[in-house]
Amino acid sequence: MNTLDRAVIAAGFDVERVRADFPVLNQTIHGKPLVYLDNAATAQKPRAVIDAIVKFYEVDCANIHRGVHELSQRSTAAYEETRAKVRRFLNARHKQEIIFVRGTTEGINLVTQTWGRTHLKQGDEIIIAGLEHHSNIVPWQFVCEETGARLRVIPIDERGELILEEYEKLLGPHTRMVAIGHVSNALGTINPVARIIRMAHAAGALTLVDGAQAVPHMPVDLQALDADFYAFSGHKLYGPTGIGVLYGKTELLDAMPPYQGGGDMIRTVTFEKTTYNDLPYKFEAGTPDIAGGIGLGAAVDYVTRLGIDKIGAYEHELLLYATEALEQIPGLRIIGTAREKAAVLSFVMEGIHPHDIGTVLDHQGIAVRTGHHCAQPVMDRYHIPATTRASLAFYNTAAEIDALVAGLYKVKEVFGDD
Ligand code: C6P
Repeated sequence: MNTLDRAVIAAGFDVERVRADFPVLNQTIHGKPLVYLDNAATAQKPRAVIDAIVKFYEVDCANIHRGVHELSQRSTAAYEETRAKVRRFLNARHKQEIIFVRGTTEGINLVTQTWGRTHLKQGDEIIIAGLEHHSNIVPWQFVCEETGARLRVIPIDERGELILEEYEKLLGPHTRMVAIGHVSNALGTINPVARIIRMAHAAGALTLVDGAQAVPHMPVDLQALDADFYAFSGHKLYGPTGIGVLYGKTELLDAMPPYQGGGDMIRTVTFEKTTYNDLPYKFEAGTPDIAGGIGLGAAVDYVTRLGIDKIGAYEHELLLYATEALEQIPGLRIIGTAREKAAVLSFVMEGIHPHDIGTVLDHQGIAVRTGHHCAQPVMDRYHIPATTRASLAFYNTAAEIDALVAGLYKVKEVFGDD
């Protein structure tokens, strides 16, 4: 039995049938079949998501929470149904703990600007990790500058795993928040977040998890994890861009001031005083991305139908296949070899700049990302300016990995190192 067969069996679904759900995959680029391996940047959208958005604009379009008329009732119901679906999908305790935001970036900024500005003061400490995406670094730097709090960083080892002994040393009476990526977008490392959260809580600190690269690829149970805040983006979960979720525990969200002022987030307004709406609306000022929210609901349905466990199992098989294949290429070095890894392959090739690799691959119809992946400190850690990154999804196949490998041999040919 070859690896592809093993992968299909592990997943219990037919990849070719799944691929047919994604119209964008069925095209050629520079005369070659598209091989889309940039899923960590954004994932492609199944027909069910596209149809849900089209239906909203063609049949139900109205603003939400504002009208007694039929269209407004329908669009409100569909939008709010997504909140219920996300709650179920991630096993949050209450629907009101699901706050719609633009994406992971806005979710983290919401916490830093509301919880952070209210609670942090001179001498307090925030712990993050050496493999964070910029969106879990820069917002904390803003609030540190404003309040006098200090950022501490858990180092990573050569494999790209967090050094937990160092984390233990950083935790102390000044730690107020541990904000950690669930899965590294640059390396694929799956962090032991449950353990990290337990340790933070034992030290009396709160926790925030950046789940951007986790939610699309593995089961996430918010109650079991016990994270205080958890953020993810819809567009990486096969949903639309412009919509994402910040989860927060009710008691924390209740005690936080609003993020933005405007319509929908108020209960009463006079020129003298404004009172705020209940959760989650207190944090949702203005007309939201209604179509995006409805599309996200369709994406959650789609992923639930396939089964997030099956998705994870299949992607893991693909990762093993791809890792083995890339390791055979002379001069190629994989950056990020954690024992627990999501299906992300970052690599460098001796003497060839990642942008050149990306360009040659693009001419073979293969889409990868090259650069620092919005994780410059990770590149610094490995003393490299950039990597080439192939990030996989459940609709990728072993044949596409073979195409990537052939493309990389083409790169070596073009840049003539043998
Ligand atoms: N990473 C990538 O190519 P937004 O842009 O808000 O949807 O997600 C930000 C973000 C936060 N955390 C992690 C771990 C991420 O991977 C990302 C987005 C993309 O890796 C685009 S930079």
